[in-house]
Amino acid sequence: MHVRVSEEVAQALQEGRPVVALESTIISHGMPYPQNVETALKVEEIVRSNGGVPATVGIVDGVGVVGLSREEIEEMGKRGHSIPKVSRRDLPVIFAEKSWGATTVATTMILAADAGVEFFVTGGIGGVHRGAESTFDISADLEELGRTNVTVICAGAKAILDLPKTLEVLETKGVPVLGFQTDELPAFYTRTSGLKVDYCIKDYRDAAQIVKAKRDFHLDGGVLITNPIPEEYSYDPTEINRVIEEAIVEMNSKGIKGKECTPFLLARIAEMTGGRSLEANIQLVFNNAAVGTRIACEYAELNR
Ligand code: PSU
Ligand code: MN
Repeated sequence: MHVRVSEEVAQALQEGRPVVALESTIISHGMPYPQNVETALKVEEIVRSNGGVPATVGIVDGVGVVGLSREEIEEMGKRGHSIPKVSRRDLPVIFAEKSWGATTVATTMILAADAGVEFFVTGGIGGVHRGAESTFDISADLEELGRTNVTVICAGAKAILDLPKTLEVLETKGVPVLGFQTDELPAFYTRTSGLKVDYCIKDYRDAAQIVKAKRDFHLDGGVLITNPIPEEYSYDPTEINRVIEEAIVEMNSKGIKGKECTPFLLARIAEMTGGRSLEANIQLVFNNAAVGTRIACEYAELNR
């Protein structure tokens, strides 16, 4: 594959130091400018201050990049929606046309794995959309988690998705769904969902050992570590679910479908909550970055 790995990331990988991948769809399509760029740069800082090397992933002129420069991150944020959101099926076109692309969870995993990066921190993953029984809208993120060897640390999945069905698909694909110090699946803006994860992780070391066991046994595919949003930024489930329901009704009435669904809902929910959901989104990514990096550090220790 045509992956360009930044010098800093390449060196860290060679020395067996912990590298943490970060995605670019969250920058171009998940948050407005300038908060998107500020958040992306701050997340890189948090990875560093926890002992890791950040590798923001994206596609620049048809080249998959693992370790975008500051200027490239700024451009991803400024150009926003005019940069295509790229999932696995879009990769060949973007490569051939030599265009820029914002990588989703699925494509960030693909490019990270190609470079040898094993951990990836984000906000929320895609999943089975509500109404999937008629639309068949199931994120390619789930397929990727089933096949690509990257551990993804997130705050669960948004209640814009059908969470019970999302867990069922993850089970089918053989993806361990772990809760960081919780036995309940967090639902992004909320710490709870009423659904159980497969296993409650005690600490960073515990998480690293589970990932190592999966790799040692050559069980291909991802591991999903779900980390609840910090209490002080979390929403009351009834309150946020009312907003989400309203946004979904609006999306359906506007005929929005396919890859536009997730970006539309994220933006609409942020508007409807007067920016409070955006602040929650930013804070949970920061929290995931700290926890994910600590796990990556423990994993690097175990492999020394
Ligand atoms: N969920 C979020 N924020 C996001 C996304 C999902 O809370 O920014 C982005 C991620 O890049 C994810 C993608 O991989 O949306 C999923 O899109 P789709 O549902 O079209 O597969
Ligand atoms: Mn979809």
